[in-house]
Amino acid sequence: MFKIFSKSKKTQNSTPSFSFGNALKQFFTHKKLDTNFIDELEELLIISDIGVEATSQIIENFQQQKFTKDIDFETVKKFLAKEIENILQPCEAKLELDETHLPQVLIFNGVNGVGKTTTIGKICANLCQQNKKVLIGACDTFRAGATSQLEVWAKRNNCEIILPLKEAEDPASVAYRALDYAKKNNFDVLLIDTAGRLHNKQNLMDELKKINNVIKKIDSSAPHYNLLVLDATTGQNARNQLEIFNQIIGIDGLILTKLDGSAKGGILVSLAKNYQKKIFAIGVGEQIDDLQEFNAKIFSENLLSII
Ligand SMILES: Nc1nc2c(ncn2[C@@H]2O[C@H](COP(=O)(O)OP(=O)(O)O)[C@@H](O)[C@H]2O)c(=O)[nH]1
Ligand SMILES: [Mg+2]
Repeated sequence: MFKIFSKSKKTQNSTPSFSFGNALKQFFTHKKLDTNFIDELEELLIISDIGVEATSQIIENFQQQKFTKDIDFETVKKFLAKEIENILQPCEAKLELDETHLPQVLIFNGVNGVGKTTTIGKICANLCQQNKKVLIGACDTFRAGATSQLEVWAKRNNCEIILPLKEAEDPASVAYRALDYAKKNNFDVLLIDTAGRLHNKQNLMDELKKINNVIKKIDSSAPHYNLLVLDATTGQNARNQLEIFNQIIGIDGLILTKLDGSAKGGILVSLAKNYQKKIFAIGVGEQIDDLQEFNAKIFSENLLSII
């Protein structure tokens, strides 16, 4: 087995700015534990994108704690961090690739603009640093710009890319050529970029299914991962996206991007509670090393900003 993150790589020792600790602090300035307190805490969790289901669970557990009336900020913060960690923990997972079955094929799915292409660039860099032979398949043939953006990442990582032969070439045919080339030339990993035109769901569905089928024809065990990239700033909308893509192709795990901005990282808690999908990595910026392994404990602490 090898992983997308080499051991030496720093993981989450920087603190991304996705916290609702500040809102919690403000909420606390004038609070004593009374009947309003729980209602307001509940509201705060909901607006932080944690979702109704996870919020209900947290509030229920909070009520069972028998906190005293003069409860302090630190106690609540620690309680919430632990609750959130407990929900996220089962989803913490490593993206492990099977060395005995190469090339490993990873398909990156997700709607436009979530960060698929950027994430491929970052993962490619991680793999290349471990001297893995990586091929990129440019199957977002819908936009010319998408292909050139991917070419830039390939050049930067000094790795090969399979491009469409003509504009709007069938993405499945690019995928076929890519896997065929990867097999014949002993590549370790094939990273496949896709388009995500959700406004035409039927087309998207057909396109993604066709890519998967074509790949299976060459290697029945592939794709080894169908990954869904989600933009954390879209909040609860990420849930709809996960449901749709999961229904179309079956999603093996998630990568959440844009957790460096003003994002409400609470959406991960909502996804973990409701879908139990593996969370492999988080994107915390636009640069090549702005991808971190997902760690439930560190994430929860960052969310509450208690480190
Ligand atoms: N701040 C930030 N921006 C990101 C991150 N990931 C991607 N982006 C930016 O989001 C935009 C869309 O990314 P792109 O990879 O083209 O999305 P795609 O359409 O899904 O392939 C680009 O401007 C990226 O630089 C991230 O983790 N943080
Ligand atoms: Mg793209």
